Amino acid sequence: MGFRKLINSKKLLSFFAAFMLLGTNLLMAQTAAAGAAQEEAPKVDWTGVAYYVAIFFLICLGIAIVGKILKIYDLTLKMQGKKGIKWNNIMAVICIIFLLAGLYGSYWSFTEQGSMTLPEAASAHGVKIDEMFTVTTVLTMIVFFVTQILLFTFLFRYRHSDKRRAHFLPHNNTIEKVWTIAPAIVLTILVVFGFFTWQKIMNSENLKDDINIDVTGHQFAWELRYPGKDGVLGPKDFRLVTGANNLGVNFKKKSSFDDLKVDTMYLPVNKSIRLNILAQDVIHSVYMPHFRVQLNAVPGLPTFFKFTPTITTAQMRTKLDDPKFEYTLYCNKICGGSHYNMQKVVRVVTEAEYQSWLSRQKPYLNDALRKELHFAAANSEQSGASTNRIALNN
Ligand SMILES: [Cu+2]
Repeated sequence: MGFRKLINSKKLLSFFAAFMLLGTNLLMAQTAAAGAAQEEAPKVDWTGVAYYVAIFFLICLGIAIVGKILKIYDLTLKMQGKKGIKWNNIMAVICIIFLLAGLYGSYWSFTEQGSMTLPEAASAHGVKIDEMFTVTTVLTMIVFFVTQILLFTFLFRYRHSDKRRAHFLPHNNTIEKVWTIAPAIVLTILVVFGFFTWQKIMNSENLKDDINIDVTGHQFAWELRYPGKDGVLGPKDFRLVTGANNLGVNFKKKSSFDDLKVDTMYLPVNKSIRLNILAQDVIHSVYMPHFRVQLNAVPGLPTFFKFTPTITTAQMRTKLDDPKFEYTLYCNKICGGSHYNMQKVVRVVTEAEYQSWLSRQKPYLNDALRKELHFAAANSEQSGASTNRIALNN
């Protein structure tokens, strides 16, 4: 479309008029709001998505207008028998500007987001995961910087020139081999490295002194159950779930009697912890970033994850110089409206502190549950605990 046609286009004119009108309205609304702000200070939300979309289109429109003006200037030069604008040179310079802006952007991103990284891993396997991430990041960053610098520098250096002829390269087996084999080798190393790390982490061996903890997710909380003195968690059955017995623990089994219901997850340092991960309604995800632990909690599919915490909460507080620091267990799946509520404080403590905390925890089998299950001798179950004195209501 010629420039004359463009400025005579009725559609474009009406669009421009509507745009101006809308812009004026917005400005006037802003002025009015600013006037009111002096009295009541109401907040005008300017920075919605539409605002940025409008800014984007405005910039595009600006670039298009500058382009059109340059094109007309170019045509005028040519009509006068002059050489016209050297577009190749302009594009080459833009490429270099783009490269410099991109490199600065990467540097900015590293310094800005780099400072948000997590503190050192607080679990034995976390150190290996961090090593894997570092190696992968360093390798990919080398490739990123080298390719970007070469790409844009070549675009600048070998831009079109009347004095130089382009070399046509229809096919070259050596180049094909190099760019196929080199990435294949690097990727194989990364995948094999990751595979071995994963194998070490997902060590499913059941150790005798593993501390078994049940972590059950439901909308919107985590329920924690610890084994009592016998070190064994009682079995569960979804058919036994009631208001008081919300995990469905089977109290026909003796091992369930001493199970504990806890609010904060306490972990003894340097001990192997086995988290039994369960979900009751939708998919949740156990996420403990400081221990580099994350595993989905899927309804009907019990999973588990074993790890060894290596730094106590007190030590981490000193390291970070933050007396309020706490390890946290989050849900890492957006599982519903109050998903953000699924947080638990995790405290890593010494063995002695752990034992003293454990002795102060309340049993899962509380008074309400005893009543619901019609325990015949509600007060003496601890001494006898014989199964024939218990009648279940299911
Ligand atoms: Cu959740």
